Amino acid sequence: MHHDDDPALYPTEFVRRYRDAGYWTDDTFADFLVSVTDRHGDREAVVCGGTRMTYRELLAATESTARRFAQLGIGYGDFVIVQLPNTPDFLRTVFALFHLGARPVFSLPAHRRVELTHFIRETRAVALVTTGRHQGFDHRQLARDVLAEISDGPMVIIAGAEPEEFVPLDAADHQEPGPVPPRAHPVPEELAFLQMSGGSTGVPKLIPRSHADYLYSVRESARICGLGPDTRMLVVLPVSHNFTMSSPGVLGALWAGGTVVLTGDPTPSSVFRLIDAEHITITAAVPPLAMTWLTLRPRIDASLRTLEVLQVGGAKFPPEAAARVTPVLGCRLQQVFGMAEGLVNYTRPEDPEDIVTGTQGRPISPDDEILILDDEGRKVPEGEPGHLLTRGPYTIRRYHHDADPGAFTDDGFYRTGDIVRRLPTGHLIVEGRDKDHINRGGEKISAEEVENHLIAHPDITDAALVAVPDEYLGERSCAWIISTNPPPVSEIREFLIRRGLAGYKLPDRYEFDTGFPLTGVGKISRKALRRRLADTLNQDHTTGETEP
Ligand code: OOB
Repeated sequence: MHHDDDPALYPTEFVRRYRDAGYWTDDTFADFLVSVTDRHGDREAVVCGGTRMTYRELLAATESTARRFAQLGIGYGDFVIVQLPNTPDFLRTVFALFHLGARPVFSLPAHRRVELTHFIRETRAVALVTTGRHQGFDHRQLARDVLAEISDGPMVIIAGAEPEEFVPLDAADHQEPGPVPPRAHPVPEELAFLQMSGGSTGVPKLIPRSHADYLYSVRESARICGLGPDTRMLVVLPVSHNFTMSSPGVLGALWAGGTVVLTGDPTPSSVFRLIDAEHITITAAVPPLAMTWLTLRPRIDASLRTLEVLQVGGAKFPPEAAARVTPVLGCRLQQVFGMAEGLVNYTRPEDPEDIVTGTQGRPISPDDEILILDDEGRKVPEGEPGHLLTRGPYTIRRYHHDADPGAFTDDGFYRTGDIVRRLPTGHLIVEGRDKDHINRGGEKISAEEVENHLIAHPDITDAALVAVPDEYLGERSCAWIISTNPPPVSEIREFLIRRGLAGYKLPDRYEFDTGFPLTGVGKISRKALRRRLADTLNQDHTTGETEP
């Protein structure tokens, strides 16, 4: 079935090319869990707290969840927003939606009103599957706030908590279970789900991924990372993020018949104890998390002897920290440079140490086309830094509803916004970003989005959000505020929270001024702003040293 808003995701000649090369197959996510259960049924699929499920049990839970969703009226082609923490509920929800041919729209637990209302409006989602209290925040209250803002909003389904006025994910016991609804047969090249972008302009953009393209990246990732039935993967990062889901992530581990151990607690003591108790072989972190683990390793009594690989990605991992992974944790490091839009690069197990610590890896596919261009769009000399553009068998050609068409060239290359250089071996080194975008330890913040919220405050004339270098997170955000009557910082924070801004997007620091440095044509000079900020920070530093 073709939906109005679901035109072909790739041009016909490329569909043929990727099929002929064997990258794209007839496999779909509707069959995924059935197919791995056929191969690995009695193996342990998922562990979370006291819960342990085999593939067969996960499949049974998925099928009853599919029946529940069908009874609630969810069907083929429907969009359903999934905002769940790292629990088996996430897996059975997503696989149940795939079973029905419905399309998950992935959201992070950190998303708030701004993101959720955007996702709902962009997809006309029929349902939002969320939870109760999680990390001190009540997602039911968030659902209420969202529904208050949207007329004819989605049905809200609550997993793992008291549903209050909403619909429980599990029907009450007394309800007679009917037959499992038939499994959908989607076309492999069609839309399977929407991922969210790391976000460089405004709220996260929605990324249409097909069964064929995503499964190719999952299978190849699992192969490159050497996953198999003995793999025991600890999932610490949010499960719905593209890294955690597919690089090789939860889907890669399940594809290989391994075991996925889910946790929502990234603290080193909890993580190290889980690695020890569950005989974890692989886990993944963003750089700030990996750095805490490195720092606190000596203080925690746990054996990490089963741990073979620590994957680090999402933001630049400084080479100095990268070099400490093997000595401190006793495992290999794998760097992962990826994006929800597609392209994923890995350092390989056979790569020499300087490549593993000093680069962000090379692409998955021989058909990942890489262009490194200067500001005028000419190829830079080999080894020089430039704008990374890419096209390939698992990189999108457009966003959902054609948002931001400028992010793609006429011949279908995606402009990543990253500045990279390439070694003769094909490995890429990420040098920075070309867009106004702050990478706060892997969480991407759009300067423009936060600025727009700040400017909405009646006492704020203008605002600019800039990155401040930070030892721990890589970057933190500083709001530079222009005002003749500056409101107190606490009031600005309250204002942003009331507007529904996610916590990680709240500025870490505020500076007040009466005017901006401008460029020649009168635009705010972010360069000059960063310089001013650096000066201010230096002064703070000096003050700190001279005053007792
Ligand atoms: C991953 O995906 P997104 O969509 O949240 O963010 C993508 C952006 C990249 O364009 C780049 O700016 C940055 O995140 N990034 C890195 C990096 N990995 C991602 N920058 C430097 N070094 C790295 N290793 O973040 C993502 C998706 C799949 C796998 C891994 C990460």
